[in-house]
Amino acid sequence: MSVTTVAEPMTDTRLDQLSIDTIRTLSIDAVQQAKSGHPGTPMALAPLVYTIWNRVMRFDPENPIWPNRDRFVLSNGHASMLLWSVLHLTGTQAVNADYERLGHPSVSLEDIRRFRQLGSKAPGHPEYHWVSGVETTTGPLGQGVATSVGMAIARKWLADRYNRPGFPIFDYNIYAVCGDGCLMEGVASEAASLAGHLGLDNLCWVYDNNHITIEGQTSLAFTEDVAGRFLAYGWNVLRVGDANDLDRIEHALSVFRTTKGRPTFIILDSHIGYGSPHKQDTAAAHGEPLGDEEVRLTKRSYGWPEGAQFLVPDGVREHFAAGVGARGAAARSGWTALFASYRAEYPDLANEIDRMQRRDLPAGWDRNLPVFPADAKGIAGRDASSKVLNVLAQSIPWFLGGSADLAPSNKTTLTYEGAGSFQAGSPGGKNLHFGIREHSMAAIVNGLSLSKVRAFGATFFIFSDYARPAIRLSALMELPSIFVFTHDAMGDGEDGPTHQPVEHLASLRAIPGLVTLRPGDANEVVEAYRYVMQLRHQPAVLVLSRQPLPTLDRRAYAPAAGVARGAYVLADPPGGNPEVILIATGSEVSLAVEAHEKLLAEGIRSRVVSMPSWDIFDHQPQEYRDSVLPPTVTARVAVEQASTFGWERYVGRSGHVIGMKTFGASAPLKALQEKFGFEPDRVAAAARELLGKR
Ligand SMILES: Cc1ncc(C[n+]2csc(CCOP(=O)(O)OP(=O)(O)O)c2C)c(N)n1
Ligand SMILES: [Mg+2]
Repeated sequence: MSVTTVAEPMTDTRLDQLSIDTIRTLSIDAVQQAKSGHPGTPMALAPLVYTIWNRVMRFDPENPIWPNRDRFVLSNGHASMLLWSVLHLTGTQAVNADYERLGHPSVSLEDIRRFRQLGSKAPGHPEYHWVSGVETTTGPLGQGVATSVGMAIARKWLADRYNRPGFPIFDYNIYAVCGDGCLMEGVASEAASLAGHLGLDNLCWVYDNNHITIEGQTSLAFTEDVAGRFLAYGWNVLRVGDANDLDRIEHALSVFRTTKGRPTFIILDSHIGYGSPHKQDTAAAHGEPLGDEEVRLTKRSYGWPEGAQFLVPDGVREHFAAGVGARGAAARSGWTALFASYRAEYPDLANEIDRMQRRDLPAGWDRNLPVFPADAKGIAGRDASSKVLNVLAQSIPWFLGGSADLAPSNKTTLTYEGAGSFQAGSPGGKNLHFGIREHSMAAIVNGLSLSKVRAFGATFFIFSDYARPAIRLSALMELPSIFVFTHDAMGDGEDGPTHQPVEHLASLRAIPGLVTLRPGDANEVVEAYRYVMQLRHQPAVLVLSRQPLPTLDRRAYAPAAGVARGAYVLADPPGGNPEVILIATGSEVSLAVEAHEKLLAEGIRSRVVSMPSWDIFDHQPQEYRDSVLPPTVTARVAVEQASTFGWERYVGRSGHVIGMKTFGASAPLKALQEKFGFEPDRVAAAARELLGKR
């Protein structure tokens, strides 16, 4: 049978099947050509993805960033060929980082031919920011579904703030597809638990229940009652027993759309490698090409021309255009008209939406940021942060966030009148309560950021480890997520080494694109936030102290605005021209200043450099960097209550680093500072030694 020449008129049913088999065979051919990838799950889930996209989703391929589109998340990112096929067949258009349409398709057939090759818009896994139409980067299992919870929270919040009677500006749904792997991952369980608690009825997860993972049958390691688990979380649980039954899939999706007060979980029984005579239902279909002979046999079983490759039969693109294309275009143009009348009636709200979509900030957003007067006793980083957060959340309506059950310690609660708490019954609240779920918190913050609200998540710095995979993805996705981490070092002394970060700064500094800032006093905290809020395509981590830090007298020392350059000269000997440089971050800045004053009194020409962010500093012009750290001044001491790892790059071969080479200990802070050498005398002694002036 030939699928290209059609003897009889195509019925919709035949076009459905042709479209599904096109997704299947494109996936098979791309994996075969690349000699790598995952064919089996696209073969099984093509009918599901086809149904969601062509029968249900409100998505306009002409404008994949239309704000009220339904979101599709492929959490089992290894099945990326599903997404590349459907983005191609729908003719989804490309947009750039500034949200401009580029006038060419997001994924071309040539990209699919070059699946997994350098520069192809069909990479190994779905990558947000690389391919238009991808709503979030997936591949690390569990991340996609966890992120989808953030998208659902954002939609609830947006609807509460912006919808008005007769103006459902935000009423989209979020569809996420996941497999056994996603459901085994803890991050998905955390997120599902929170989604159930919040009753997110705009969220639908479809679980590919194929009983197969890489090592073989799920009976090896995954035998729980998944349906019972989701019922216990408070989800509505549905089951579709045949992944090839489009009508039942469509019906389940329509039950989702009418279910109120809880999220929906659809268990879809499928056969990995569907249609492959020798590989269906085996782990062999998961992660390797089928092989030439099996490809032919599989195509034969679909009634597909055995020799054809990358074939898109006549009528398939048109069928998508008549389905998702027409529905999406109508929905978007209806929405555009609605938004025009909304703008006439609610110009301020419409303006907010415009700005938010562009990741701009409201005029005067930083006008009320505090300035802290000099104060030897000072204020803790977390307390300064609290004041700043409360100002920002009032001046930026779409700025919100919360903590993983540590808000009273992180000081991240938004306390002003009307800030409110985000719950099922109060979706306009700006205080999010993530519960003790750091990993999903970070993924949810990413989901919020992807939805264009500005969001932060908070916990102790030590537990950033629990959130790290999602923080890494925020950097990979170039999202302006904000992570507020307090209790930055040994400040909570008595809690001991389980609570004292050591290697965390080094580890986060190693993530490309992530801005890590450890401000040294209250005014540096303000400037750190001022910098971070203006980021549009970079995530940031703020590392803040638990204990008070002296507020430096900025008339005597340089202005805190230097934070925006990553590092700056805070103090110099009279007339400049230093012979030794003390470099410090966070709580060690005031320590370095004390050491500096001692050295000056002895006639040693020392300079203090406050270096809240390596990353920002490293991006400054060479000239600036050399002005802060003159290459000729090789006597350099760095001091930081963290792993010494990496500081060699600033102190050089002849410099000295005072930092941590072991874990901390349980004791009052003072005792720890003494034990580990974080005292002005020790810093001054190191400087003297470098200068040979012992
Ligand atoms: C966090 C994480 N751990 C491990 C992997 C490697 N990995 C990719 S797919 C997969 C098996 C997934 O099984 P399942 O979700 O059932 O997918 P299926 O084979 O059924 O498509 C594994 C272990 C990963 N991508 N992410
Ligand atoms: Mg599986």
